[in-house]
Amino acid sequence: ETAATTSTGNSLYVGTVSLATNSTSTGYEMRDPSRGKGFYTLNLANGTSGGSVFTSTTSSFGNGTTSNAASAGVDAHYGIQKTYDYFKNVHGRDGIDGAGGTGYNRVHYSSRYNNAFWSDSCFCMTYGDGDGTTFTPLTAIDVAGHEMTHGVTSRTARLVYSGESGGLNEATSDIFGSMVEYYAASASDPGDYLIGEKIYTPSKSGDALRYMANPSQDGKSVNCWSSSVGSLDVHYSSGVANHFFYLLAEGSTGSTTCNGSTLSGIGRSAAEKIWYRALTVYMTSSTKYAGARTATLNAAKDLFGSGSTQYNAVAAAWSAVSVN
Ligand code: ASN
Ligand code: ZN
Ligand code: CA
Ligand code: CA
Repeated sequence: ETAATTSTGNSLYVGTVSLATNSTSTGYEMRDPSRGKGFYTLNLANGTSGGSVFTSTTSSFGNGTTSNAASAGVDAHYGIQKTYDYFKNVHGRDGIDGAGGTGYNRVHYSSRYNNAFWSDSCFCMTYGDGDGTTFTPLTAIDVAGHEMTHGVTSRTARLVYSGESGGLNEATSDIFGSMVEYYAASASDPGDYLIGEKIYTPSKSGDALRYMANPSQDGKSVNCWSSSVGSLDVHYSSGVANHFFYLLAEGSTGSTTCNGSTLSGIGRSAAEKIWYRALTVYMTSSTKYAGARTATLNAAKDLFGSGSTQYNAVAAAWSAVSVN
C-alpha cells in the first residue's frame, strides 16, 4: 500500500521545504504520486544509468549539505514539484507533456559533472554534482525550470536548437526558469533575472551564468539583435529574447536599450502569459526573431487586445532590442 504524504526536505539552496512524497510499508520515498501522472527522484550515485529512488525511514530527507546525498535530491524534487505547479497554476498546462506527464529526476549523475540537462528520449531530468569550483550540484530551482522547459518546448513550438530558433529555444528556458524561481520565491531564494546564481562559482558571489537584464554582462551574450546573431551559440543568441522579456516585464530607464528608449514594464504576470501563448500557439520549429515579434504581438492581441498597453509594450520592447 502507498499513500501521498508530505515530508520535510533539508535542501542545499532553499532551506527547509515541504516535499511531496509517498509513504510505503517500509518508510518514505521521494515520489509524488499525485501531481498529474506523478514523478519521482532517483539517486544515480555517480553512475550514468539505473539508480534508485531516494528513500528515508522517517518523513525527513537530506541534511542541507552535500555530506548527505539526499540533500541535492531534495532540491531536485522541490524543483520538479514547483515547475509542475508553475505550469499548471499559471498556464493551465498539466505537466511537461500537457497530459499529466512530467518525467522524473536523476541526481548525482557521473562524477563532478558540470551540467544538467533535459532528455526527450528518457523524458527525464539529469543533474550533475559539479566540480565544486565552476559549479556546485546543479539542482537550483531556476536550472530545474530551465531544463524542464526544454521538454515543454519540445512538445509545443519544437524550436530547432541552432541558429535564431535555437536562441529562442534557450531564451524560453531562461524565461520560464526565472518565472518558476519567482513563483517558488522564498526568503532564501527570492527570485531574480539571473540564471544559476546559486550554483555558479561558489568562491565568487554576485555572479551568474546569464543575466537577463543585461545579457552582455557574461562577456558572450548579446543585448541587441543583428543579422549575425544566428551564428552564435544558442546560449548567447538567447540574450536578445532574454533582454526583450526583462524589458517587457520590468521596463527600463534606457541604460541597456539598443535604441535609447525608456520603457514601462507590464509586469511578470502579463509578460509570462504572452510568451507562453506565443510559444504554444504561434511559434513553429523555424521561428526566428522577426517571427517571435509577430508571435508575441499576436499573443498580446489575443490576451489583452490590439490597442492595449500590453500590446504596445511588446512592440516597444522588441524595438528596444533592435527587432523591428
Ligand atoms: N544545460 C544545457 C542547456 O539546457 C544543456 C544543453 O546544452 N542543452 O542548455
Ligand atoms: Zn538550455
Ligand atoms: Ca535565478
Ligand atoms: Ca558565484
